[in-house]
Amino acid sequence: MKFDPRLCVVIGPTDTKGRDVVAVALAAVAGGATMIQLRWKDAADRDLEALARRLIEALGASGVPLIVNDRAEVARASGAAGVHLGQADMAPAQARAMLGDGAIIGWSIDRLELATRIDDAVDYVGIGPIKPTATKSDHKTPLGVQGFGTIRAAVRRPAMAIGGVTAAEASPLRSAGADGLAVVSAICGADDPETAARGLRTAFGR
Ligand code: TZP
Ligand code: MG
Repeated sequence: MKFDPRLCVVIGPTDTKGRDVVAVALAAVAGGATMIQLRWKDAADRDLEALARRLIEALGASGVPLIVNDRAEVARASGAAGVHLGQADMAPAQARAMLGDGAIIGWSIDRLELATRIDDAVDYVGIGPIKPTATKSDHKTPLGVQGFGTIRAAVRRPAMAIGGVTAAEASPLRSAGADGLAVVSAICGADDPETAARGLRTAFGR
């Protein structure tokens, strides 16, 4: 499936400062977000599926795809456009078998070695963290923009930079080869998520 990797908002109920996830996601889309990834680590499957369904319904007219973090079963059950997998999750090939050719499958990588082990099933990669971030407690040593660029150069897929990304890193990351940015707090934690999304797109320059 075709997708636009320029600005992915990674979002869940613990990221939005008490605001409705759907409302924050729609504001981000109004500001230029091109993908939404629902990431809700400790949800029961049924709650994750219900929220995924609400987001898909709300995003409908915009054409922005909803990707579910970690759980391909929930992606399938909710009718989401795809799944984003990490190193501790199901293998991308297994998700492809479950979700079919039309699904969008993302894969997180945090070191160069993994860039040489990307399965054909993977449509895009998330590379990070770029900087330290409180949003992911178990993250590895930050790569920095230069470390991102080294890994990105070894990957023949669209690549998004994730982890501690703000508008200040947007232009350097683009120069380092990023096709897009993936952010949680820079949008979900902003007082005005629409303006924050617009600022990231403008700073990224595409
Ligand atoms: N994966 C690597 S870093 C990260 C994820 C999900 C968290 C990114 O959050 P933030 O708030 O944009 O730093
Ligand atoms: Mg995961």
